[in-house]
Amino acid sequence: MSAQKELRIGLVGYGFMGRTHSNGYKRANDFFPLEHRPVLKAVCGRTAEKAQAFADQWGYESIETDWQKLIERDDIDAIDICTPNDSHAPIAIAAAKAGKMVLCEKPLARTVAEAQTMVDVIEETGVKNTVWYNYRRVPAVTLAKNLIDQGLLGRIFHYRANFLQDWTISEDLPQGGEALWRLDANAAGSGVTGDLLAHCIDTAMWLNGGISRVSARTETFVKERMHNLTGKVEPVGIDDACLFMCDFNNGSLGLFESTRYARGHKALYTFEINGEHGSLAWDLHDLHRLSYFSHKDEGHLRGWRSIHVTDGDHPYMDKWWVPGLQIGYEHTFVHQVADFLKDLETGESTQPDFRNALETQRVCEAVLNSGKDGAWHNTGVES
Ligand code: SOE
Repeated sequence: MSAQKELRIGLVGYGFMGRTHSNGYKRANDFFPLEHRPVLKAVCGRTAEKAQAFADQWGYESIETDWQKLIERDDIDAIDICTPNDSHAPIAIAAAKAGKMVLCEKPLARTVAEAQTMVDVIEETGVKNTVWYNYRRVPAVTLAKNLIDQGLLGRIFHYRANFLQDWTISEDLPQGGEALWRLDANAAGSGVTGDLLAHCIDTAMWLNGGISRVSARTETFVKERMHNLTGKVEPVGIDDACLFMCDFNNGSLGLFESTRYARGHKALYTFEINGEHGSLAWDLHDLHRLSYFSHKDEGHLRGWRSIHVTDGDHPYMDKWWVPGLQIGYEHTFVHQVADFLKDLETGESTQPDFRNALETQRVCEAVLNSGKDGAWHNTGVES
C-alpha cells in the first residue's frame, strides 16, 4: 500500500456530481489493482459550512471557498470540476496553466468557442485531462462498443437515442441558483441539448463515428420562470425539448430525442443501432443488460437475446462480484477513475479527453443553431 503513488484531488463543487466523483475516487482502488491512489485533499465551494459538511461526510482533508486558492495549492495534483457549466472554462484554464491535471464534468463548456479555448490551453500545457461522459463505462455500453468494433453488426444503417425526463413540467418551478442552474441559460449554456443529448451524442460518436450534419427542432414549453438570483420573472433561454435527425460520416442515419416533459420518465436513456448483420439496444433503466439480435442465427432460433452483462469476460466485470450479480450507475464513475489512474501509468489519454469532448460540443452547437433557423447545419466533425 505504501508503495502506491498519490493522486491528490481538489474537487470544485459539492453537488450531485461532486458526490458521484468522490464515490469513484474512494472505491476505485478497492476493486482495481492500480499504482496510483486518489487522496481526497480538498473540496471547494462558496459556502464554508456546506463545504465542511461535504468534507466531513466524504473524507476530504480540508476545504477552500475560492477555487483560485485551491488551484494555487502545491499539495494538489488534479482539479476535478463539478460546478455549473459557466465556470468550467475559467477553472479548467487556470488549473491547466498551474500545471494541474483536469477532470471536467460534462458538457465540456457552454459553447464551441469556450470549449475550443479550453482545448487550446490544455494542449499547450500538456496536462492530463478527461471529461466525465460516464455512460461509456456502463459495462453493457462498453460491450456494445467492443461488438461493433469486432464488426458484428456489419455496415451500420441506423442509430437512434432518447433521453427522457419529466422534472421541469411545473410552471411554478423557478430557474437559476444552486439547485436549478440547469434551467438558466447563462449558467448552463443550453437545456436538454447540453445536459442530456450531449450524453447521447458522446455515446453515439464513440460507437458509430462522427456526426456530419444535423437538422433539429427545439422547444421551450414554459417561456418565463421566476429567477432565483434576481427574484424576478424572466424569460427562459434553454431548450426544454429537442429532436434532431442527422447523418453520420459512415453513411448511417441518426434520430435523437430529449425532453424534460415526458411525464413518467425520470432518466430514460436508450439507444439502438441497426446494422446489416444485427442490432444492439440498451436502456439505462435496465443498464446491466444489452439486447442483441443476430441475423446470422439459424432461422428458427432467430430473435432478440438479452445479455446479462455480469460475467467475468464482460468489460470491467472481472473486478466486481461473481457472474450473475450486477452493478449500477455509480460504478461508471468508479470505472472512469480506474481508467484515469491506469492511464497515468501508461501515459495514454483517458477518453473522452477535452479534444474528443469538443466534437460533442460541435454537434450540440449545430443542433441548437438548427433549432433556431430550421436549416441543416454541418458540424465540422470529420472522423
Ligand atoms: C440531469 O437531471 C442529469 O443529472 C444530468 O445532468 C446528468 O448528466 C445525467 O446523467 C442525469 O441527469
